[in-house]
Amino acid sequence: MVCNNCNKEIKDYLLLCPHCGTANPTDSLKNVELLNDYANKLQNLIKSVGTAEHTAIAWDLTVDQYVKKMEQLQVIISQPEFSKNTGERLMKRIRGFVDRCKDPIFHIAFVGTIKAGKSTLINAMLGRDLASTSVTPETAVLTKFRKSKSDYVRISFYSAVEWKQLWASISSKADVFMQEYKALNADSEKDKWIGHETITKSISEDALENEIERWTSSKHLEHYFVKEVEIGLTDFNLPDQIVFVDTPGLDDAVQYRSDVTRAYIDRANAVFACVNSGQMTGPELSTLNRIFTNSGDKPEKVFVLGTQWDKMNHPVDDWKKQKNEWVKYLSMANCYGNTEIAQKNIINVAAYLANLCRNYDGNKKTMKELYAIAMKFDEYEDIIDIPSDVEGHLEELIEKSNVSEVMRRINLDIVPKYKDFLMNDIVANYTAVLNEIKSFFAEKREAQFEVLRDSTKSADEIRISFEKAKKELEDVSAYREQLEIAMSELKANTDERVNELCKALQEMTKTA
Ligand SMILES: Nc1nc2c(ncn2[C@@H]2O[C@H](COP(=O)(O)OP(=O)(O)OP(=O)(O)O)[C@@H](O)[C@H]2O)c(=O)[nH]1
Ligand SMILES: [Mg+2]
Repeated sequence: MVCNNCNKEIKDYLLLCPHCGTANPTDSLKNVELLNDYANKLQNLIKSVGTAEHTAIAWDLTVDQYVKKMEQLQVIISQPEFSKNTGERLMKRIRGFVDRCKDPIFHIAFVGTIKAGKSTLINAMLGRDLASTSVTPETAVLTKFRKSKSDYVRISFYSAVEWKQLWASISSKADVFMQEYKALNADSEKDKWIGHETITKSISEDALENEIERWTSSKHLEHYFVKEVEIGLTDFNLPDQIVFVDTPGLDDAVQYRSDVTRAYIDRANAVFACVNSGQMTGPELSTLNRIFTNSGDKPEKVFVLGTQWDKMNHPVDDWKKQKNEWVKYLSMANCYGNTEIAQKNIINVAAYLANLCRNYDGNKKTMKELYAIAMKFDEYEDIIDIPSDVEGHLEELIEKSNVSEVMRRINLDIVPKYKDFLMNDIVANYTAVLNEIKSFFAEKREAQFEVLRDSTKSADEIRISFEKAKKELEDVSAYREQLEIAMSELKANTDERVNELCKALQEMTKTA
């Protein structure tokens, strides 16, 4: 069939042209007024889609087209018919996709269970103690480190809407969260920070550590209201578009903090999963599975770090055994898929050792600590006799910590390919969101068809019962007709009989 207005080919069963929105009623259609009403709505929608606001993406034309398509789909999904329930979730996914394309940043995320040593490792790689660390759950906010012309800290806060959603999801069930929230008297500052505009502060080198701690540490009440902290550093030695992301630990007693990381993991472009070198537990394996699933056909972007390596009793031998086990699990098809990459990407690291050496100031306690670690390695047995001997071996111990191997892998395996990886991830994200939208509309259409089917079904039922009633009426009429015939026959017979009797009586009286 061809549309009356635009002459484009349309499916026979369509009453509204999907190209121009004109109504093409069939002869059988009775309610043309209602159809025209829908036609008007559709034409307005087509116009709005055509003039949808477009976030121009200058860095890549293909990505610009992806964003355009998503923003057009957003107009459709924001219609009242769709915006409720699932529609709202899809809108969020689309906004996430557009943001990702606007600011094409390559995220190298450090994730893992609480206290795995994520922040300590980031500090070792930065060569400064900036990310706050502690023996208790510490990192509470996504914290990004990136290259900049001057040092700064940028703090973005939850909007009122985001906070409302967050609060609804945590306040009723999170006992520990509520205890901490009350203990810090956080509610007293809620109104000050929720919806606060992003703060960007230039900061001197000395003040940086405290400033970061103020906004990211679970010890400070402000962290509840902070969505993200970004730190610009002049001495961050990676390309401008690469950021390190420190994350709250998984399996925190305060579920809300772990949820921040869970919601974020899929956004990461490369992941360094930090697992205590002494053991890999079930929950860690399942987190790794999710990370690998998300890495698609590029498992080489996932690194599994055996952290706190210096804590093992016999670091060299114990790690060898432990690594063999990990390689066995992670060579499976759903992880690295082969032993070679697994061997390469599973790396032991002792970041604390590197930081201890970097900050060495002749303090006796530090000396003893370093001595204890050095004594775990055979090669130092005959060289380091007393704690003060460590002083001559600080550079070697830094090298021993293996932090430089992690850095080397970033420089060799990520930096040269990060633009390709980034593009790959954007395409994968686009396809995933598009598929979600397709199944959303398929579900909606199916639901509409079901309504139609139901209404047809009841019309059929009405028709059947009408036919039945009609037949019953016909049967009753036929019966009545028969009855009438019988009655009239009876009446005729009776009349005849009465006549006969009368005649007989008359005859009798005559003869009497
Ligand atoms: N001996 C040793 N201790 C370490 C190492 N890495 C971290 N630690 C210690 O482990 C504790 C936790 O370290 P963090 O870096 O705060 O751990 P995290 O994973 O960032 O913790 P959350 O942010 O709370 O999830 C601290 O006391 C660190 O000093 C390491 O390589 N060796
Ligand atoms: Mg941390």
